[in-house]
Amino acid sequence: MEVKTPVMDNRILYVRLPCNPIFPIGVVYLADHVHKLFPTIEQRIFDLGTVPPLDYAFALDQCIDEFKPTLLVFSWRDIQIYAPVGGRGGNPLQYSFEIFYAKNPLVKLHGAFGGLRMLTSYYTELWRNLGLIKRGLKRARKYHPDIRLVVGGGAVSVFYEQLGKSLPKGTIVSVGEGETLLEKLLTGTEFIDERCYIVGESQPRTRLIHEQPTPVEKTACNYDYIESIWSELNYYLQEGDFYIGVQTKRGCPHNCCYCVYTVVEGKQVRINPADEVVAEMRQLYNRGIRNFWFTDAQFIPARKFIEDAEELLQKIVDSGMSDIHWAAYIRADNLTPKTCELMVKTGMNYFEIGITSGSQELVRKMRMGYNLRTVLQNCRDLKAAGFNDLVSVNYSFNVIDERPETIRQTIAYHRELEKIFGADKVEPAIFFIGLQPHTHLEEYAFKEGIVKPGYNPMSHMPWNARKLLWNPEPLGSFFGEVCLEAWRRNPNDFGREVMKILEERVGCADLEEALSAPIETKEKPLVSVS
Ligand code: B12
Ligand code: SF4
Repeated sequence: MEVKTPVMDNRILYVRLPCNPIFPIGVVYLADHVHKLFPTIEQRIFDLGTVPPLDYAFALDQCIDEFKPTLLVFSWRDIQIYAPVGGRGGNPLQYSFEIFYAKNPLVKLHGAFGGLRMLTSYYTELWRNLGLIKRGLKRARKYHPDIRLVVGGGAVSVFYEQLGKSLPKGTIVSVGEGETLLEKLLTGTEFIDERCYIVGESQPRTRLIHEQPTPVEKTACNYDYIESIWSELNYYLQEGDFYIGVQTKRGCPHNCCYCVYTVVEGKQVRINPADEVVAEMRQLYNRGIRNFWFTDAQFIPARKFIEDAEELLQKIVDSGMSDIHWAAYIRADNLTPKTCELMVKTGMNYFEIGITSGSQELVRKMRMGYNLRTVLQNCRDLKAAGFNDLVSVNYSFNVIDERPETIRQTIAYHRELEKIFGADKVEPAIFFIGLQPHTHLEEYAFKEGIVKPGYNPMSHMPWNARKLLWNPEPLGSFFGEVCLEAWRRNPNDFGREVMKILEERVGCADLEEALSAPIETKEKPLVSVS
């Protein structure tokens, strides 16, 4: 691919598409990386997450008129809206369940209206973002007719095949991290071997997302520089309760059947040097930041990375940043008493464990590689080390082979976690899995005839959503009904209420039963994709 602009004459505009205000760490890292390689290239970050919706188009035009980019980088973070909590103008999970499972026609109607509103807002957001990309390109072409457009970010990584159909011809669609792609693009090096394709010129390669990312040596982000190219940085710094993203590693070696992180980031775990992570935190700390989110797919992806995590935490202690808090996704099977102590000492005040089920049998069937007994022991160690804050435990019922006895086991497991941390400290987050492309679960869904190859994973039309919001029969209606009752009885404490109702209906197993997974002779295996 020919690049017409000499490398140093490039002017790169990073546009983060509208998003609930989550710190746009992706574009910050990209701009930092480019600056370290090509210090004289002009760059600017423009974050639509800080602009009121009515001003999006005008603000984008104004920024392009002012900056006149030669390379337009759009970053799109999220598209999917299913969440167990109220999101954009309502609770999508609740509306969907009202439509699918309510017996009372009035509740169904409530769901239908809410669902329609959500559907409208989903498609409006989708079309609006695509419109902003096209508008930006058209506007920027006035100044540089040969401008290149690159689109990437979390949402693009998950839906790269579908989004390409709606993007302008010539758009470079990027999957996963974008550092080396930008590097090659700027130097005029052939880049098509990176995880990307060009709309209208090439098709995404089969299994493109499964290709390994090119490793990048990560150094501390230079926030003095970022501040100079991003006038809105202060928006995030001033709000005291923002958890600012800091990445400490990339990649996850696991195979959990429903998860796409392990392919987006790759299975190879790449650790960012602890000194660099601390140096990055220090710069944010000096700007007043006290809350950090380690944005890794998993903060400690496997036992062999415990030492790296401990090294990082020890260096945070040594740095003297003693009044900070941090949060992350934690695989609680990979902790030692020493890790627990360091976690408490460094101010971890929230973490999410995605065990998905409290039944060891199901955890195994979902290929999650967790030992639930070890998780419990490590949670006890964490409590003993003085952890007294909030834990969110993510449960997704009915993924595969759920039965009354496995539900009973999950209740037993959850009650044990409550005994350890205190019932008020353990928040059961009830998710239903949203089927995502390129996962083992998708392969399983093909095999079981639940969806057919070529289905549109981005379609939220009710007949599609019913399949993608994973809750198959025979237990689907049962869970639907339980959730509806929980919203009726206690909408403000949905997760705990679901657990209570499930216990009322099916009871609670012995903990020992939850922790032991008998080896079955006739196991329904998930098909292998890797
Ligand atoms: C950490 C995380 C969170 C944390 C964020 C904490 C924080 N303060 O930052 C929490 C738990 C809060 C969270 C919440 C949600 N998240 Co989240 N999250 C992640 C996770 C694991 C990492 C994101 C991250 O920051 N990575 C580190 C940075 C450096 O990477 P990055 O932003 O992706 O940027 C890199 C690349 O994408 C690329 N890139 C980015 N832009 C561009 C542009 C171009 C042109 C190019 C070439 C490259 C490029 O290069 C960057 C640098 O390498 C991802 C999954 C994953 N493994 O990627 C999901 C993910 C981003 N989340 C997702 C979603 C849906 C959500 C929620 C909306 C869930 C929900 N339904 O409630 C919420 C709400 C978010 C909001 N906007 O309000 C989805 C988004 C895609 C989708 N399905 O729509 C993802 C991809 C997970 C998934 N499998 O679906 N999340
Ligand atoms: S669910 Fe967590 S541990 Fe499993 S593959 Fe995904 S990121 Fe890794």
